[in-house]
Amino acid sequence: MAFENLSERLQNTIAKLTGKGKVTETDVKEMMREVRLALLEADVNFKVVKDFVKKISERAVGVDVMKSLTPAQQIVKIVNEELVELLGGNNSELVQNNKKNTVMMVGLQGAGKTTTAGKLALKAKKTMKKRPLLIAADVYRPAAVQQLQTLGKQLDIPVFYVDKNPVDIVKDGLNYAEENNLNYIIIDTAGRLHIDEELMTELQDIKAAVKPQEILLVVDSMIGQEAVNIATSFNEQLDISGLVLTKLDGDTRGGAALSIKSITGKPIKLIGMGEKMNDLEYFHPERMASRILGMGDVLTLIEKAQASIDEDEAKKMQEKILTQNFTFEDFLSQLNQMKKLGSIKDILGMLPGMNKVKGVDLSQIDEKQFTYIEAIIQSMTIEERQNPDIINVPRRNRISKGSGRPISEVHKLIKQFEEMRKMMKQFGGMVNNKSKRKGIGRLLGGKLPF
Ligand SMILES: Nc1nc2c(ncn2[C@@H]2O[C@H](COP(=O)(O)OP(=O)(O)OP(=O)(O)O)[C@@H](O)[C@H]2O)c(=O)[nH]1
Ligand SMILES: [Mg+2]
Repeated sequence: MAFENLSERLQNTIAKLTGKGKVTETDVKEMMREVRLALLEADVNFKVVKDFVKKISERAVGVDVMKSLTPAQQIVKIVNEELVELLGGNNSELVQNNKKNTVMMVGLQGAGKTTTAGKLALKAKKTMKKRPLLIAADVYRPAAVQQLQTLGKQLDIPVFYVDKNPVDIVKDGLNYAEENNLNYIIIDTAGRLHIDEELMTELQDIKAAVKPQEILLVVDSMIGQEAVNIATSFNEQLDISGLVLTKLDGDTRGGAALSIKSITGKPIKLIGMGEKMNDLEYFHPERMASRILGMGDVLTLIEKAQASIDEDEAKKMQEKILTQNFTFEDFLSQLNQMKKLGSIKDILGMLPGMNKVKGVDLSQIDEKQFTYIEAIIQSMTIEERQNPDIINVPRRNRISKGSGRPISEVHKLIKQFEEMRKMMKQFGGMVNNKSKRKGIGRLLGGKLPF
């Protein structure tokens, strides 16, 4: 996970301070020294660190803070506020109110332009309710066009390409969008190893031809300090509208995220959190700050759940539960929905204080549990999945062999499943037969208002 070291160091520093009843100016100085080191180690730009620490120190030793009843908490609050500010302050939304929006992706080779173009197109379709078009304007790298076409096919989103130069491709693409009533146009451009004039001229020409609402610079967050130089150059030449930081799911130290806004003045708008098409999130400075300071990130989790879980599927499932027809097959499909949210570790990591709860060691969580359950269900026949009552001992033995899991695990899964079904039945009975007060309603002595 990104920011791991920084996060740990800052949290330790904070814990040290909040453990004290009284806070002296020396304590604040000591804390600031540690904050400074933590940030430098996270590869945050030197100048940025200096300003950041100065601001916090000035505010922290202010009379109001030191004389307050809870100076330590006040200081934590200040650190949080300044961290939010450093990350960009307010959320920076993508422009999406125009009748037609055009977004240009720019950046160095391998930064994640094409992947992000696909992810953004999916977001446009699913959450912004737009009709996206992807334009393939990278004519240099072999297979670049094909890469975008494959993504388009996978997402069921049209991809435009003609065998011309990039500026003409884009012009034709805009006409195509007009003719086909597509209103969210994303242009994937070519990358280079280094910033060179030829590339910049081409991008400027495309910009002039399109007049895009957004020019998003895609930056690989793993490259650290260098990200700041790249962002500065692209911004000077193209006047970008914002940044996308990719690969924040890796173990990047996070310096780029913390330096870019102060140096370029341009906000981070989106972050790439993985290789899958769902792994693109809006950047929320406040949430990122609380993630770094260990205050968790419940909001992101909720948003992610809403985006990944298919609404129709959820409705169907609800119906099944209510009509008491829930089978192992439904269970399997629910597991798959869960998996779309990410690994269990990632999900738990977003919950506040999870890393501080005694006895919970996130590194010990066995992601394989999902796979085991899946293997067991997949070793059942269709009939068994739909009608679990028929799974007798010989069948259980066969399933155990087929899935390579011990028989005890098969027993356990079936037992848990039966219990789950029992609960669902009660719940279903309660909702379906309001007048009879069955199920949970009856269990509770009919006290529910149904
Ligand atoms: N883990 C992770 N990998 C990513 C992310 N974004 C992109 N990648 C991977 O980074 C690699 C490069 O991505 P591309 O989208 O092809 O990069 P590009 O900027 O289009 O590269 P060029 O077209 O060569 O300039 C691919 O393997 C992607 O799967 C991310 O957020 N997380
Ligand atoms: Mg590309």
